[in-house]
Amino acid sequence: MIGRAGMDTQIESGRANVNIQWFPGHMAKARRLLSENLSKVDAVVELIDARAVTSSQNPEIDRLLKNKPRIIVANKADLADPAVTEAFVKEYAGRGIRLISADSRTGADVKKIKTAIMELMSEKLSRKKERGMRQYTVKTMVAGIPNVGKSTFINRLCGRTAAVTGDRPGVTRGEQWLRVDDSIILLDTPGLLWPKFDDQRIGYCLASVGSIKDDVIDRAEIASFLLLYILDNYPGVLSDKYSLDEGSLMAGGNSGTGDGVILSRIGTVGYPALEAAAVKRGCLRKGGAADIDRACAMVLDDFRAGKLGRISLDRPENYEENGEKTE
Ligand SMILES: Nc1nc2c(ncn2[C@@H]2O[C@H](COP(=O)(O)OP(=O)(O)O)[C@@H](O)[C@H]2O)c(=O)[nH]1
Ligand SMILES: [Mg+2]
Repeated sequence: MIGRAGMDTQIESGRANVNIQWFPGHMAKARRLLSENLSKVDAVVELIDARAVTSSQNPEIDRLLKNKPRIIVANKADLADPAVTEAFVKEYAGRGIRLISADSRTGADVKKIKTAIMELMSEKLSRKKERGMRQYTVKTMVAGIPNVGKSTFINRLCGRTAAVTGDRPGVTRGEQWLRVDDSIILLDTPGLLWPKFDDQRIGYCLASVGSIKDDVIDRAEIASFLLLYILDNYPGVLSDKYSLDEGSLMAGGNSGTGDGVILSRIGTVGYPALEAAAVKRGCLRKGGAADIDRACAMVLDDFRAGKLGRISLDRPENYEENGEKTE
């Protein structure tokens, strides 16, 4: 989607902005564009996907931002498990990082985010005031990996206000800024960051939420990962939605929750679940065999549209069902 905020960056390829292969050259270019833009702003809003709080963070963001003030917005919170989101908010607060959940589909969280930006800048603003500056406009920008909702978020934050251009102090000719409110302006091109590729589970999470192309990882693997994860963490959902026999599927794999075990269980539990879902939902080839391609599309579409309920793929370390951390 290309919103009124325009193209995300020069390297974003047309409409299908998920449609990017991240070669080292692309990363170098994104890094250069980001650092150019960073020099123009006071603060950064890092957008991540609330369903994948850990996986959807850019691996280099801390190094890239240096000491630039930042808030992290966990967008698409309407699709995420609220208890998990809440646990992440607490965990980040414990580390001194402001994580705010948001639903840019409705824009209900805009006020909260404006307030957070002003709080983030409060020291700098009071220093400016002491030095006699009457009003200082906070300059900020949005950054994030593909498909986390950057364009949608910017449109929500800026509403219908006109673009800030032309001859106002602090705004260089040619730069495109959008007015958020009386005190904040926003660079109109979000910084496009590259996703993590360093870990297989992260890859599955990012593919599940649509931040990396569906054909980078085999779709059947992604769908099997999702079904396994839902069986393990949201019991009852798949018996309800796809009439799966969860007990017998779970009995097919070894138990345990470590990352290695999870990966091996994609084959022993996840894939059989995908085949069963295909059969139960009538995704069949001529002759009656399961049509895995159609089942993949069904599972991925259902998950992405929230039809399987509010599901979070990442959890804070030591997360337990009640949302409390264990020692
Ligand atoms: N459910 C939900 N969908 C969202 C939200 N924010 C964005 N989207 C959808 O996510 C998709 C990607 O959004 P877009 O703004 O283009 O992401 P970008 O690639 O980061 O600029 C679009 O289909 C949006 O409608 C949100 O908070 N909730
Ligand atoms: Mg965009």
